[in-house]
Amino acid sequence: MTSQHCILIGAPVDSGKRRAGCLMGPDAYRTAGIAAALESLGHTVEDIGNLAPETHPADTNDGLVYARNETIGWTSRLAQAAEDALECGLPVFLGGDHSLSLGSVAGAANFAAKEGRPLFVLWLDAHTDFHTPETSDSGNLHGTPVGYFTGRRGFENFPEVLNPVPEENVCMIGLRSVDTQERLALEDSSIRTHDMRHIDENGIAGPLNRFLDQVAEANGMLHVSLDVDFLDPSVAPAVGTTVPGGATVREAHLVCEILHDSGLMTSLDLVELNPFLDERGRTAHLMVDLCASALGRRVFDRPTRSYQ
Ligand code: 4U7
Ligand code: MN
Ligand code: MN
Ligand code: MN
Repeated sequence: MTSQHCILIGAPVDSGKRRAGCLMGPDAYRTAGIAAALESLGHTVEDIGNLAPETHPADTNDGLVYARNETIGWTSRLAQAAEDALECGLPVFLGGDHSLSLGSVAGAANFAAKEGRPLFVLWLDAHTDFHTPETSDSGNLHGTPVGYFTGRRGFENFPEVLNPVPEENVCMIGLRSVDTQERLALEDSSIRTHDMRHIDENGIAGPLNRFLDQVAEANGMLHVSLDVDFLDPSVAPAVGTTVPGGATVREAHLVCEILHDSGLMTSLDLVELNPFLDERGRTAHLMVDLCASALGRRVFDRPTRSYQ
């Protein structure tokens, strides 16, 4: 097994929606033993602590979205952090709500561009998060990261997206709550969407393996964004936006195990954990276990698909 240098980046972002609590996420992952879990797999782990947003004007009533300026501050800070960390290892963003991915993915895309490689994004989520500030009904920016990093218009005052991720390079799995405006925009896009029905009927490995084949073919980098609500709320209750009918524990582990075997993942977000809503840390522990699977924890070795 190849050992990696894992860089834990605490991103206590809580500005992407009104319900507070995701700011406790990074410390919940630490308490659940994320560093030891990765070290036990033979990786080196560097925890750079919790970041803070860049200085930003105070947020006033914006008319469209909640806490725009704070989220802008986080976006620049996290984009830089992603670029810096990718120079020396595999960044794992400990969220924090999903608005952190405006920055983490934009930064990963800048790094990939410097390397002359395409960036691919695997979006594991109940939601598509494809809104712009103009289409969002809730005004919650955690519903907008995919809109932002694919270069949709309407992100006034946000840092310019220098290297938008091509829609063909984005694959979403786990979908079961898509707003009308997102649906219309997705119909016009080349983003690959797999809803829960698709998984029920075909299993989760097929669409994932097809996507990974494409990443390998293009010598791409791969950013994985894992939203707690990808999982069924019965096994992962610690999230503000629960949607019934999500991935099972085994489906989620299988995704992570296949990701590991592919050797393709170059950065990872663990987002939307709200420890305030957890039951004795079970969601934090499950997310740590999934992260460990993505980095090589397995029951037995088995012959693997070859991607390179
Ligand atoms: B998450 C929602 F209306 N689409 O825009 C919205 F259903 O990061 C939810 O995936 C967004 O958890 C969920 O507010 C964002 C809603
Ligand atoms: Mn602030
Ligand atoms: Mn999300
Ligand atoms: Mn979600």
